[in-house]
Amino acid sequence: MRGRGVGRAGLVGALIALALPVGAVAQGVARDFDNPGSNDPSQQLDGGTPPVPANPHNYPNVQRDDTPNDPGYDRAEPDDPDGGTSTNLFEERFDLFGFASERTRDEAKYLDPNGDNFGSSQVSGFNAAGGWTRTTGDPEVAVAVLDTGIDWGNSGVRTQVALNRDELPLPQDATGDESAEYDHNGDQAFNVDDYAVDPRVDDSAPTGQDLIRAFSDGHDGLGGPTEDNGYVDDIAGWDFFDDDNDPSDTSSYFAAGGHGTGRMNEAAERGNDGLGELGVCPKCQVMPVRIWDTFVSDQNSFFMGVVYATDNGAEVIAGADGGLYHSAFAEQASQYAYDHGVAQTFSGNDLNTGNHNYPAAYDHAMLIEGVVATPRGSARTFQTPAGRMTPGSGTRSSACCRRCRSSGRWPTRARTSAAPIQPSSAASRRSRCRGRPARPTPARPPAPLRW
Ligand SMILES: [Ca+2]
Ligand SMILES: [Ca+2]
Ligand SMILES: [Ca+2]
Ligand SMILES: [Ca+2]
Repeated sequence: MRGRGVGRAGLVGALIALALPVGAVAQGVARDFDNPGSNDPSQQLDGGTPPVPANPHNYPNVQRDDTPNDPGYDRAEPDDPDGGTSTNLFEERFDLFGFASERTRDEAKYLDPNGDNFGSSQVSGFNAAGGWTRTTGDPEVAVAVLDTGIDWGNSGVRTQVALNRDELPLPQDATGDESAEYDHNGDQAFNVDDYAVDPRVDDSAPTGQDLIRAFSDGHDGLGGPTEDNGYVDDIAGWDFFDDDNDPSDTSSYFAAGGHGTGRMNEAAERGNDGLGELGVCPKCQVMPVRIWDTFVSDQNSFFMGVVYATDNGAEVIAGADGGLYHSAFAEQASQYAYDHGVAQTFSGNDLNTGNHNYPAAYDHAMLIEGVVATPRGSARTFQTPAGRMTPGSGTRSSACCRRCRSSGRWPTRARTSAAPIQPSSAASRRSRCRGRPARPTPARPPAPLRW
């Protein structure tokens, strides 16, 4: 459904970066997050001996260079020129680091004497910082976030929402003249800002909802004689809970409101823009798909969303969701997405129970669990939403504690919010692969879906 011919700047940048030798910087090219000076993506556990003994924080770690300028990233690291000072361990973004957190570097060590990393500092989360040396994403790669829907007012994802060209007219300039292409402002991405001066849209910083209100016409598509995809005016995602074209988060469950938006922030919040934080794949887009009133959902509804996302251009599906049951349709839909090359990344259950958590239990799901450094023996304690806590005393997910803290909803989010992180990593990989030859067709043809 979505065109694939534009939005290559991120890929081009990545390829330019790949062409440079490790440690080199192209002459005349500003070195920053989008043009990193090193292409080394390896996990940088400690970074070696500090070159300036008087400054124990000055580790020679290439992933300490060229960090994004989003103030919420990495603010606990004392060498981050863009950062402030966090007040506790859980404000660090070490779910994105490829290196050990300053606050656990000297305490959380690998203890297995037979392990490859014995004696090194533990790294929680995963190595997004290393991945960014290769690519920061591509706006033509959409991560479908199947959850409680979207808060359209969230500034971190406003410009990241994938739009459906089949339901949208070409943008107009302020005089009403039609643009020759969807990327009206020429920033190599098709998004809401291409309608910023369009006289039909009543907002200079439009959201996906503004476009839904401006351009919904009651036709499936742009009003031609043939139907499009069976979803009328699906301009910016779909709502399978209320079966309409506005996937706004209107959750009635007190702990679920904002859950879907938080997962979108983690997946693809706009990065290196000097504002807020950034997602794992900060130049990718998100497709908001509301599948239920909360994140414990009807699985047939959830997998209707999987089929929609598969058929409508998503390359990665993220679900931080627990199913009430599983069904033959749900399992077939997961197979359908797999057969069409769509990556599925779903949260497992961190509940210390023996039940199978769907959809994560299906064969083709990438199962995601929370992670945390275990600074065994540490006497240090940290202030948490639940009070003071000694590291290693619990099994909570460090990957999400920052957001749990800000929301005050620790227990629920700690269990579910890890899932968008790895799908975004998958989106980054998809971004790197764009423009390359298609992967071989699966040996087995896609199975027809039986509804
Ligand atoms: Ca644009
Ligand atoms: Ca449609
Ligand atoms: Ca329409
Ligand atoms: Ca940002």
